[in-house]
Amino acid sequence: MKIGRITLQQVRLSLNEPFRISSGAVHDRHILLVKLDDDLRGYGECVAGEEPNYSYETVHTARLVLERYLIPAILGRRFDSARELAAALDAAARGHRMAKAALEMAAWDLDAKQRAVPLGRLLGGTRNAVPAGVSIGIQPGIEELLERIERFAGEGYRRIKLKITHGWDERVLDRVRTRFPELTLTVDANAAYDPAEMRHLLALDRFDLAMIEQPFGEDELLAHAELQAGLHTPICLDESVTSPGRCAEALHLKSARIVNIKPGRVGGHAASIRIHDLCADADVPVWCGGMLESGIGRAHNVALASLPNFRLPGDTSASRRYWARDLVRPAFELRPDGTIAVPDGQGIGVDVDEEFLTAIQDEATVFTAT
Ligand code: OSB
Ligand code: MG
Repeated sequence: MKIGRITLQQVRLSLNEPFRISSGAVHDRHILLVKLDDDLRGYGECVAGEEPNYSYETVHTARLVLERYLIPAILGRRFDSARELAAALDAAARGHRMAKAALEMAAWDLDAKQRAVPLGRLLGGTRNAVPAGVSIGIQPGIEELLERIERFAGEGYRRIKLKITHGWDERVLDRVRTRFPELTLTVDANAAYDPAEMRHLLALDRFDLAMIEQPFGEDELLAHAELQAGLHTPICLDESVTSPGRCAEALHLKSARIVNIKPGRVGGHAASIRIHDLCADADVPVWCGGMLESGIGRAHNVALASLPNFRLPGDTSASRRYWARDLVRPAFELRPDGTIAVPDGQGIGVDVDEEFLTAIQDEATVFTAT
């Protein structure tokens, strides 16, 4: 592929309802999209949020790093594969993996389209459908939460994940478990707790959760290992797994029994595949998380989730769970068996609604090779 032209387009898309995690809430997503043009067009989406409450990266830092360091490193150059482009991005800047992933994933889409294969196949996927779960944000009250659990379980989602934090954990789980004793339930703290609260977390064992996601801070691999040693419930790491190297450390320390892979968090598909393989070798199942992506990021996530060690339902929910109208056609739908089909068209396998993008764009910048 020859990178002749790169477009950064920032669009605004309103969620059907605000999404609250332990560290903050979002209603309007400011989504930074990347388009890579050669003879065909590859699409990527930056998962960084408006605020640095999940990661140090935001849509603003990603834009700066893309414009100043990453785009100049690849514009006008020729690459034999998306993997080769990924290596060039790694050489251009340390960290800033959400910024890198947006470009890297667009390159995988372009690579797959130029080879005329579905992205899932190029990544090493072996399935044509992936099991779907749903992640429910912190609600104003318990009744609102119970109503949403009921609705999503009724739609067929294979597991329900609840966001938890101080004051929205044991009391809420008591009510949920009383009402839904059989539900496959998980919780995600988004690093809300301090390692000093170990006993508080050990008490969550009684709720028969399928996992507890990221109770402690990103850097707390040892604290997670200590908690996991005393907990029957598996710990799943999300924020902590920033790279294959960090994942290997977490596996070695036994900080978790499950890993959440988000390609947008770890620098893209090449790093995701390495993490997937490390976990497979350690017999640790993985699942594909989400960052409230539009259909573009969702298409990438679903393609990645078709790899064999993605053994648990992902946060790859249907388009209508997030938006009134998605950026791609067809929109992603939950099938009656609780799965989402992996698109079988070339590349990401869905059409991007460029007219709609223009209608909701805040800004667009085009970079051309000189
Ligand atoms: O921790 O998985 C997370 C959303 C924003 C930031 C972090 C997370 C989430 C989710 C939603 O849980 C997943 C999704 O439906 O995209
Ligand atoms: Mg998470």
